[in-house]
Amino acid sequence: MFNNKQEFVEEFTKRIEENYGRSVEQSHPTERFMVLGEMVRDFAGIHWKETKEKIAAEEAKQMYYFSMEFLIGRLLTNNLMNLGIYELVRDGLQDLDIDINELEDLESDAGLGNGGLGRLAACFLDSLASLQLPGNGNCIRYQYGLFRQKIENGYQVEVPDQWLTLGNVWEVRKPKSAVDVKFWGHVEMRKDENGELIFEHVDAEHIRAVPYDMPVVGHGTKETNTLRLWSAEASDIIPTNKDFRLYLQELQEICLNVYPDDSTDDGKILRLKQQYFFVSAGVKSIIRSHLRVYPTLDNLGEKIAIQLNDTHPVLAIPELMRVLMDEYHYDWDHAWEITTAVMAYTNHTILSEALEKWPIAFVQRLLPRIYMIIEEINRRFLKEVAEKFPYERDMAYRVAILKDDQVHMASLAVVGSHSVNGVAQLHTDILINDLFHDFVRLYPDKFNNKTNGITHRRWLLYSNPQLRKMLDELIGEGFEYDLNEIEKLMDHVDDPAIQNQFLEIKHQRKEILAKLVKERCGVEIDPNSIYDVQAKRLHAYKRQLLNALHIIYLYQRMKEDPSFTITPTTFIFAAKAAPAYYFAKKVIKLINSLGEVINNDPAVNSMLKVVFIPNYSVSIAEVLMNAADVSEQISTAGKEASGTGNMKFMMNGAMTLGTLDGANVEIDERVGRGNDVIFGLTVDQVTELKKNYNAWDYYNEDERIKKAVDSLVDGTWAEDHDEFKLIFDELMYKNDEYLLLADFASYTAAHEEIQRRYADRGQWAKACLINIAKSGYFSSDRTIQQYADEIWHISPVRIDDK
Ligand code: 26V
Repeated sequence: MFNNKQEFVEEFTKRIEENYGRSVEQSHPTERFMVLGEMVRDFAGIHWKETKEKIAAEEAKQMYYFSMEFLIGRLLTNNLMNLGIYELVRDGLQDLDIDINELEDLESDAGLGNGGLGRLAACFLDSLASLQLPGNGNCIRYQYGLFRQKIENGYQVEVPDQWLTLGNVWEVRKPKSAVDVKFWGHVEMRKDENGELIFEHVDAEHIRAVPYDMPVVGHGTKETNTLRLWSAEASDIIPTNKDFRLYLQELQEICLNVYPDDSTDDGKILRLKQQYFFVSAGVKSIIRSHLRVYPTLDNLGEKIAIQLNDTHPVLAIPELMRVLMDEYHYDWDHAWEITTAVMAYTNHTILSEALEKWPIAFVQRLLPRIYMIIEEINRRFLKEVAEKFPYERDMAYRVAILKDDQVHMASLAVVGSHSVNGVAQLHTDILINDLFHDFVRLYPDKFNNKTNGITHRRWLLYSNPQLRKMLDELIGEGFEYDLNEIEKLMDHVDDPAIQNQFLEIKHQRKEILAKLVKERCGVEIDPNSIYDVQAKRLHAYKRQLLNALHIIYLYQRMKEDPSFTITPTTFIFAAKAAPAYYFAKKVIKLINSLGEVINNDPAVNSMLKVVFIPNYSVSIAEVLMNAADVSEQISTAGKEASGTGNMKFMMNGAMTLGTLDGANVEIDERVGRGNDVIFGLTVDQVTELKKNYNAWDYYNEDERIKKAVDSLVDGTWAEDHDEFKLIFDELMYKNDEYLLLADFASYTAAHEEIQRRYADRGQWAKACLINIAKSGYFSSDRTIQQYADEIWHISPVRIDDK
C-alpha cells in the first residue's frame, strides 16, 4: 500500500489516472475524495483478512450488535486518525495542492439512525475495534438516511437524505454471501420417515438479502471489525402469484429509509418487514460462518453473542429458534438453551408509547412460522410462571408476550435473553423496580446496568483538536488510549494560566460555531455571550418547550423592566421532529418565532439571542457540542433513559444544567454539585405529584408562568393567534403531561445560578475543567469493556506486526 508520504502521493496519482483518465490537477474534488476513500479502505482491508483468520484460528468468541440504526456520520477523518495516517495523508495531499479539509467536507453523513440509540451503536463499534474486541454490527443498508431538515418560514420541512449519491466508498458488496429471507405464505406440518414433526414454510415470497460490508478500524490497532449492512434484491425464486413489478417495488421499500420513529400507524407492516429482513439475514450469515469453522452448532452459545439494541431486532430470538429446529433439527429445549445463551437485550426507553407491540394478525400473516414459535415460547413461559407463582393469577397477564391481540416485544426480549440491561443506573433501577418488576421476580439474575458512553476519539480528540493539544501538553498522551487518565487534569484546575488557556480554547470553538450559525441561519452570534445549547431529538419529554418558556419569560421581563440585565446569552437549539409528530413540529416553529422576534428587537438583542440550527446531525454535533458553555439536559425526571449528548458536552467542558434524570445523575455524582446546576423534581417527586397534578395551580400562582403561557395565544409570536394553540392546550387543557410548569420556577432559578457562576471567569473555567477531568467514566471504552466482561465474555484479538 503506502508507508510514507512519497508512496502515498505516487499511489494517489496513479489511482486518479487509472480510475478517471485524468491528471491530479484536472481531477474533480469528488474524484479525489473517492480515490482517497478507496485507498484508506484498502489500507484497512489488509488487516481485515488477518483479523478474520486470527479469529478463526484462535476460535475466539465474537459479538454481533444487531441494531436497526447506526448513526455513523462521516468516516474519512475518523478512519485516517484511527489508522494513524492523517498527517501523512494531509501532507501528501498538500504536496499535490489539495486541501484535505475540502475533501473531508465532501463526505455525506451516514445518517442511518434517529438519535441517541443509533449514535450509541456507532460509538460502540469504534470502542470495540479500539479495544481489539471482535464485535461487529448488523443493520440495513438504507438507501436514504434520516430525512434532511430544512427550516422554511420557521417550519420543519423534510427533504430526502441522499447519502449515497457519490456511492459509499467504505463498503464492499458481497454477493456471494447473500441469503434469502422469506415472507408471507403458510406453514405445512407433516411427519418425516422417523415420525418427527416437520414444519415447512411454503408459498413464501423470497427476498434476497445482499450484504455490504464496511471495515471498522480502531485507534492504534490492526484489529478490524465489520459493519454488515443488508440490502434487499430480487431472489432467484420469484413469486408466481404476484406481478414482478409489484414484487420489485415492495422489496425496494424495505431498505428505502430509516424509519423516523413510531408516531403513526402507517407502514407498520413495512417496519416489521425491515426488522425481520435484517435479523433473519444476520442470523443466517452468522450460522454459515460458524459452520465454516466448527462442525456443529452445539457450541454456538460459547462462540457467538448477539446484543439486541432495543426491541427492534428481537425477532432474532424466534428466528434463531426456527433455524436451529427446522433447519438443523434441534429439539425445542436444546434450541432454547442455545438461543438464550446467545441473546442479550438492551432496553433504551420506559415510555409506554415507545415500547413496541405488533398486532398479532400482522405477525401471523407476514411471518407464519415465526409466529408459531412465538406462540410456543409464550405458552411454555406462562406455564413456568404459573408453576413459580401459582397464587398470582394476574402475574401471567402482566408478563405475557401475547395479549390483547398484540405481540409484546419487550416481554419476548426479556424471556428469550440471558441478560437485560438498562443504559444508566437510574434507568436500570426503574426497569427493575417498575417496568420489569415481575420479570425480576422470575429471573433476578438477568438484570444489569451498563451506563452509556461515547467515543472520546470522535467527540474529543478529533473534533476538538485545540483542547486535545492542551491536554496532550499538560497531562501527556496517555488519556487518548485510556480516558481514565484524563483525571490527571485535576492537578491543574486551580491554575489561573490553565483556566485562561481553557477559556481561550472555548472561545476559539465558539467562533467556529458562530461561523456555522452565520452560514446556516444568517444570524450573527457573539462568542462573548454564553452559549446555552439544547441539541437532541424533539420530544415532549425532553422539554425543549420548558427552555422556550424560560426564554419568553426573560424577553418579557426585559421588555417590562429596562433595568433588568443579564450576561448576554445565546440560546441555541438543534432538533429534528418526527415528520408526523405535530406537537414537536409546533415547538420548532415556536423556537424559530422566538428567534425572529427577539433577534430583531433592538431593545433586547444585545443580551438575548435565539437560534435554531437546521438539520441536526453527527457533523453538526461535532462543531456544536464543544462550543457550548451550558448543556441543557432538562427532561422530566425518569423519562430520559440515559442521554449521551450530556456526556459530549461534559467532555468538552460545558456545565450541565439538568434534572436528576438518566446519566445526568452519574455526571452529577462525579463532578459534584458545585460544578453542575441541578434543578427540578426527582423521580419520586414526579410520581407523587402526578397523583394530583393541576397545571392551572402553577399558572394561577406564578405570574411569570401565566404571562409566558398567555403569550402563546395572544399574537406575541405569530399573527395567527391559533398558531401555538396546540401548545397552549397541551399545557393547560391536557394538564401538562411532562410537568413543565411544576419545574418552571426551579428551572428559572437554575438559570440565575448559571448567570452568577459565569460572572466569575476563573471559577467558571475551573468548573469546566473539572467536568473534563471527570469525564473518563463516560468513554464508551469503559461501557464496552463492561459489556465484554459481564455479558458477552469476549476477549481482545491481537494482530501482530509483520
Ligand atoms: C421513541 C419514541 C417514539 C414514539 C414517541 C415517543 C418516543 C420516545 C422515545 C423513543 C426512543 C426509543 C429508544 C431510544 O432511542 N432511546 C434512547 O437511547 C439512548 C441510547 O441508550 C439514550 O441515551 C436515550 O436517553 C434514549 O432516549
